[in-house]
Amino acid sequence: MATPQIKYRKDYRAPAFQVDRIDLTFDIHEPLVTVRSRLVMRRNGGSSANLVLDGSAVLKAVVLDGERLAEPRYALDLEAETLTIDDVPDGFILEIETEIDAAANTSLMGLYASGGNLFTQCEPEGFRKITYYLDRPDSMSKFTTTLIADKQAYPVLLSNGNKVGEGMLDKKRHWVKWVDPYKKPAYLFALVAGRLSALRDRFTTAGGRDVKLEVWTEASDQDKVAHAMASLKRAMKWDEERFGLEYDLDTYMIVAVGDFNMGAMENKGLNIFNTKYVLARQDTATDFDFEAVEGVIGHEYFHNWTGNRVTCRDWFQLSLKEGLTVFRDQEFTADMTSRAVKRVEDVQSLRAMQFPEDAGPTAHPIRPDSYIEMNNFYTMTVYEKGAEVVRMYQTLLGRDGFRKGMDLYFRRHDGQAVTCDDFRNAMADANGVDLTQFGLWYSQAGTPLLSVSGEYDAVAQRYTLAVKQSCPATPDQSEKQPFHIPFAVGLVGADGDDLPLTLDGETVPGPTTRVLDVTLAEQRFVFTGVATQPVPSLLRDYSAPVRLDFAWHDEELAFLMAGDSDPFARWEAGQTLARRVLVARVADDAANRPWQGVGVLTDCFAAVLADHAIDPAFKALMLSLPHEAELLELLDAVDPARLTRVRERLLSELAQTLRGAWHETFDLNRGHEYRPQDAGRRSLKNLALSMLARLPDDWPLDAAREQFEEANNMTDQVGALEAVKHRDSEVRTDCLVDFAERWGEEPLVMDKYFALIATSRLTCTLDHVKAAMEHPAFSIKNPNKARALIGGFTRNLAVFHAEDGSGYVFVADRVLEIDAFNPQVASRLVQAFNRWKKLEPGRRALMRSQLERILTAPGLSRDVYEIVSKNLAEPA
Ligand code: B3K
Ligand code: ZN
Repeated sequence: MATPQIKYRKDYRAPAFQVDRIDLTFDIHEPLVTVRSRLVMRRNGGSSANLVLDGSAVLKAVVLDGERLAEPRYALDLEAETLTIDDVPDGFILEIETEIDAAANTSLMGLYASGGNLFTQCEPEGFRKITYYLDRPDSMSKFTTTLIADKQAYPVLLSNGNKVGEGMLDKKRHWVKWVDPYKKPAYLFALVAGRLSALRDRFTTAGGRDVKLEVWTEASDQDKVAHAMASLKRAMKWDEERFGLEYDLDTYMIVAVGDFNMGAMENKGLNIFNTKYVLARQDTATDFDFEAVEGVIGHEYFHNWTGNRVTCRDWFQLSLKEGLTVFRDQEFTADMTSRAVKRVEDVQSLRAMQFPEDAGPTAHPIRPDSYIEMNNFYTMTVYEKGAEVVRMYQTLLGRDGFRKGMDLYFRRHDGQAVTCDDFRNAMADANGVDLTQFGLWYSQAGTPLLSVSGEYDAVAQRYTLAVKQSCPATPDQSEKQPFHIPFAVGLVGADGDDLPLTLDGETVPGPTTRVLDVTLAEQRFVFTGVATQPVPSLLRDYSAPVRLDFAWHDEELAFLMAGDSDPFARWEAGQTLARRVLVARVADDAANRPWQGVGVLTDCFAAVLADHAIDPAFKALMLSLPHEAELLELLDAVDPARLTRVRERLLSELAQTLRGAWHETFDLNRGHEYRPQDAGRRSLKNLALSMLARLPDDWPLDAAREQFEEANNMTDQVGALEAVKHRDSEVRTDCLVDFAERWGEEPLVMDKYFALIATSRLTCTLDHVKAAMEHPAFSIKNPNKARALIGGFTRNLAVFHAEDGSGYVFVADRVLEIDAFNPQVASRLVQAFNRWKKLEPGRRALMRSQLERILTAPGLSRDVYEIVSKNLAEPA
């Protein structure tokens, strides 16, 4: 492989040509699809450049202003995937014909087949696999699409915009024509052709537009789409109420497909979704799935304004639309469910998945400076840290100020392709504030650390917080400048109530939570009129994506956990206590010392278990320990087996010591009637069951079997299986066999089956995973299946990191196998090796040798090459 080209943000140049309109015709005649494209083009002012189009499809014809061209009048560069035509006039019409074998397209980018139907995925650079075009987000045009196909085989023909005509071409073949009135970049183009059924509904916008809503799936899945439709209507209403944003076409279509590289895609008027985020029925989907469907439906819908109406100038700006849209979907879910629960869940996944990325070989700012393969930058950093950065504007400016900034952003940029700086400027200008330093969040990678200390002066009645910020070096960035960090704090009095907060120099107290502007490397904040020694409650609502270090006494943490008015800080107090015990015990174990005790944590858990005022969903979060992946980041030279052992042992101690309370919690939260709104109770009950299953007794296993057999919903079925999956027992085997038999025909449920097998801590799990690959419901070609089984295995810390390296060899083999047909899926998978430097020397060497083996494999994709070469660029 020639060393792949790196693309740099600094090299951005505006396009030399403009496409005023594009008329596409897709002639579907199996096994091929002929694509005819007619482009009305003109040169942008002053440019004398040659015309260079992006493309890699089989080229059949090039016609310039009616004249058919032959090489060398045009030049194809297969390596660079470009078509160059010299000497084009200032205005011209270019017609291009290409041919596509959709069934042979295993990458699931461009036009591909799934279950006999045709779908497209164009973001970021899939359109060039369909035809030759200016495939870049700042090249926006009006699209007209005509689809022609056999009516029997492809009764449904969909594309973006409004349907303007349809008819029969001959006895068998029909055509449908779509016009999208909004100009858009090619990445938002979509088509769907095939045999599908729709659930239909309507929504009237605040402005009075009557919108047809359609959710398309295989006919057999139509009994699982009601929740998706209801979610869509809620999302449309929410965006009107919260942001004043209305839908702008007469039809909104969602199409579900079983083979999809990611979650879903916001194509204008025609969203294409992974079935995982559309289909949900009580008996096939868990409460978590229901919430995820609503969240992703919302996310894609919200993109219509943040992404489609205002799009990105170039792909380095991806977080402009993704960070913002994730923030919007987080707020939507918070309003639909529980704000406190949603906030904690988002922080959990940020810590477990984004912090490792920000500390590893692929670390990048939310607005990256370079990439080899853009698909590698749809990351936790761009999305989730990007959403935290957007949230910080709201924290700094308030909800109203944030809304003013959004309004100005749309007023200025509707219909444009813009940058992250444009967004930041809109926020600053609408509020008359200076957000220059805030811009560092876009350019500096790494998770900042806030080291804080507090000092109480009883005589002066002053409380001082001394704040230091720092940020670790990341690849290509050794020195960091101080960030502008919104630091939300409160001071809690001995009675548990928040104290009124008066900053030195103020005359009247402000609110009991103050957002401090941390802008310097070291800073002090003084509160006056503090009558008694308070306990500080810091980083409330997780006001910035940072780590925090503060030397609370354990008793102070117990105090905050018992009643901090800020739910995030309350939850976090318990997490901090747990992290302390776990990190100390890992060190004890490594040093062959007796492990330190559990301390106040047991009493804290007992108090939470006994507190019936706490929302059950939130209670379950308060009673969960930090994820292994989060803990790994706090340690060095880690033996993963030791980490798992220590964490498991703590859970077992908490199960044993509090067995009565867990039992009571389990019993109290059982209910036979299924009501969606009891999701929190189910989550708490299933946590209790999995704690009880840690006891050496048999009865919890029987209880799990009973729950499994009698469940009238998937949450309880999976809850029972989660509880027994680590126990080498008859219950485990029986239930898993039953489950696979019962759900063999439901692909999404079988994904759960494969994930359950892959995430068991049983020592024979690798053999089980290998056997599962032979299961008739498994296919490595299907991304959901590969992610469930192989991806699930990589997150199974103790088993993936088996001391003999067998887990590494297995995963490296699968990376190479998958890379040959789907580089995007392979590239995600190989990132399981990203934290090799965190491990003890033995595993480090074993991982590194697998990375070296992958890098030298013939025919490696750019996608995998980029990840592996970044890993190996780090010194051993
Ligand atoms: N914008 C798409 C993601 C496309 C990913 C391409 N590898 C879905 C989303 O974020 O809404
Ligand atoms: Zn998105």
